[in-house]
Amino acid sequence: MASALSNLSEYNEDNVPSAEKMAFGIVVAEWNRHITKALLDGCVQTLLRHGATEDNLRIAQVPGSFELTAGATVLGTELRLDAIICLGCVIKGETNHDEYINHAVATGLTQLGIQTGKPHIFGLLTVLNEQQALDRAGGRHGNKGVEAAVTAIRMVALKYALRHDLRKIGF
Ligand code: DLZ
Repeated sequence: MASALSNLSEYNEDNVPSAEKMAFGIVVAEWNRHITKALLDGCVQTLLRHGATEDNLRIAQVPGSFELTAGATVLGTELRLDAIICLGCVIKGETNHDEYINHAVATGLTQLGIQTGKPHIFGLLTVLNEQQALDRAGGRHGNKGVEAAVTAIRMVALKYALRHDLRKIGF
């Protein structure tokens, strides 16, 4: 069960920095579209609520979650984007496909984050069944698209703050 502390969907809005000057790329997978659409809506609404403008959002659809890393790589060539948010939903089936996809996305996004120095946010639901996905896409466990957006804003704000501090001490 997600605790109140770990469920960012119930975050305190006052503690989230302004996203007014930030630009975000969002890559969203089409597989399990009814779920990923809810994640995308939650993500976009949260970014806008915190000051981002539609002009500063770039959204790309990819066929499945396995393609999230490739989509993030393409969007990453747009240098003005401060962070890339990846949204998808992999539901366990009869085979181990979910493990391969989930691991590939986690590894791929980690590598992209390290290579580019740009936050790449893991907004992938890795669930055992559809109900678990619904619970996390606007249901009883919040909306992980909202959480991905808040995480992205906070990570970009961290980068801005560090840049600011470095200038202050003369680097
Ligand atoms: C093939 C596949 C399967 C079985 N399940 C899912 C899923 O639950 N969620 C998802 O986002 N994508 C799934 N895919 C598609 C793969 O992510 C990928 O698009 C294909 O394997 C082609 O590379």
